[in-house]
Amino acid sequence: MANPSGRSTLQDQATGAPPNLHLPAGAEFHPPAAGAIGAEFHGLDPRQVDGTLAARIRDLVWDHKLVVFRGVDLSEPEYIAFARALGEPQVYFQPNYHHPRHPEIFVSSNVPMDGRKVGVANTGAYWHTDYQFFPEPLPMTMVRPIEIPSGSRGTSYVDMQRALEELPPDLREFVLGARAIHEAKWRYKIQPSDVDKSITQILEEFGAETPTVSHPAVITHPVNGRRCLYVSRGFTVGFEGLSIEAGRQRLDAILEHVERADLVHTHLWTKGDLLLWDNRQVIHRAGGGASGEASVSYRIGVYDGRPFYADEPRG
Ligand code: 7UC
Ligand code: FE
Repeated sequence: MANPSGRSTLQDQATGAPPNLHLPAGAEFHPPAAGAIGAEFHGLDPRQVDGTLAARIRDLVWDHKLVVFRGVDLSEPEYIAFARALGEPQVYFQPNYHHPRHPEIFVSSNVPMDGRKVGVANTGAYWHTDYQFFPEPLPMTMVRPIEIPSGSRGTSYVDMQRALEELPPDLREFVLGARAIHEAKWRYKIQPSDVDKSITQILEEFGAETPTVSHPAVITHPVNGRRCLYVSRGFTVGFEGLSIEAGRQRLDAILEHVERADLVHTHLWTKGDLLLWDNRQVIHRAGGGASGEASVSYRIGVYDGRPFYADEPRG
């Protein structure tokens, strides 16, 4: 695998821990099974993560695509501080998703806070990557479940490097030369201020805020050079150079493979989880909890200091 940084990503054979990973006493690192995504830290308190360890954690997210921290307990400011140790926390572009006191925290919630609606319920319940519909998508996402429904809501992932490898050859050849088109407006969630607006007006207004974008259908990771399929059911609407109908058909043929059960990795939430993933290498989908049950999670987007992909801009 090409590795432009020249860093070793080989793991220490004896312990499973990568070299140069110096953890505080009591903390453990568990790599995923061969070929799987999702490394885990147990007993690592994010408040103890200094700049050196934060850089190694970023490396591990790029290597393993998804990293789960178990047994985490953080206040809102401490959670934001951890995001800041890893990179630049994002402020989500729609303020109705913000935590009332901490705009960096994107709230997915069906539970009122201080008697008021906060954030948006049941977000991201379709395959996507965050900010896929922006010219510069969001590199990393962290999520902490806060209220876990008994039906255990979780988050599912597909490894898009593997999805590309396993595409039938004709589809793979197509995506390697294609640019995919993405739009957010079809996923817009109605707000109180939308009352009395027509659907067309809402689509026009939100469409003006989030104009159609395109990205290579296969992106090259800026750190490890891996190639990943970059399309999703949630935001991708077609391909440049194809009619709407032909693009839709081609997309459906591709997504049938991407969403195959054997490619889906589901993380069921448990109290104290903190999930951190690389949006370049996985798509994700929030699982729906049983209706009527409280479900709350706090997300922070993180800019990791690298471009989203290393491919040539459109020439
Ligand atoms: O409510 C949602 O599903 C949020 C979606 C419109 N955006 C998530 C993101 O960052 O792409
Ligand atoms: Fe999301």
